[in-house]
Amino acid sequence: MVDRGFANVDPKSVSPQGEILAGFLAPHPPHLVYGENPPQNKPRSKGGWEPLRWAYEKCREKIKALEPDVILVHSPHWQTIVGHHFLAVPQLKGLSVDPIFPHLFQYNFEMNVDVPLAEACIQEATDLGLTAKKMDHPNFRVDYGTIVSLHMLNPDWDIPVVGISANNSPYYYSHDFAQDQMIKLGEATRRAIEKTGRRAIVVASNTLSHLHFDREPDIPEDMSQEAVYSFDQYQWDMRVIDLMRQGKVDELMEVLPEFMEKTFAEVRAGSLVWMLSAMGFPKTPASIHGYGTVIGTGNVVAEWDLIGAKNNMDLTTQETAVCQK
Ligand code: 2X7
Ligand code: FE2
Repeated sequence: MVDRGFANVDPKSVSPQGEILAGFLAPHPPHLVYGENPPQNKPRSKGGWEPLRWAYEKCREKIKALEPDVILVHSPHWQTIVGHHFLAVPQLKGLSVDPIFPHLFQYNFEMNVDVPLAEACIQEATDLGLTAKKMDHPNFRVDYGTIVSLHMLNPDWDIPVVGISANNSPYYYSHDFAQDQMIKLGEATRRAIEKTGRRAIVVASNTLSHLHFDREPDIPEDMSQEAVYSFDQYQWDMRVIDLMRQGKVDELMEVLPEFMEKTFAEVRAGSLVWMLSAMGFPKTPASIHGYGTVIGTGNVVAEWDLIGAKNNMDLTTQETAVCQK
């Protein structure tokens, strides 16, 4: 049982209405689930990528403490060509296999979807002029990006989810057009959360720098073989992370196009911009729970604790929480 550290405080009394409680940048290399050896994943490992996995453990505690109604995740590996799609089947179950790393990720997923919230997001997105659609096929196979981020943040799978696709526009259109779409999608998501009264967590399933090695060691989890792809890529990651740590969201938005171009950063798929927009481009400094590479790519687990910033408290810190009473 996780020590929630705020036994005397009901988190719902701190945040009773529909709003975004926190946002997480939650990268999805399948290696992280492989390293954990959960019962849902068939391949077995001897561990690996611990600093990133430990970073996720800290997020799990925070999420349990917040008792959110729903977790929304935007994933680059659910690519849609026409519009933005939302998972809208009450219960989804099946086997998800990573097409590039099937020897690492064959995961039996089972999740409850918050369909009314998904429908509200579609309505709000449509009202803002976006093309938005329901994914209501009962046997839809959920992508590994969605699953890895959600599993790492909440391996108990006891919180309903809304999965959001990545419209492929960044790869067809200009940066400005594509990211403008994500800003609108974030805005629509926030409005839907508020109108449906959900206490929500938003999750951007993105790696940072994305140039990577194309040879795998014999033992994938042999960490003596894991390194950042290049010093240049590392410096870019640090520059972007530093802006997050300082809460310099405007500078972050300014630097993203060059970052995407120079490091092929996966944030190009729009998940991070969608999340920042949904959160109202917060000046709250992000907590960096951990940074690590996976086949050379840069990955950071970061948290924007909006509800903590609003109430000037940390729900996992008993002393502060008790003071609030
Ligand atoms: O999807 C990914 C990724 N973004 C980064 C690293 C390794 C594998 O898969
Ligand atoms: Fe990816």
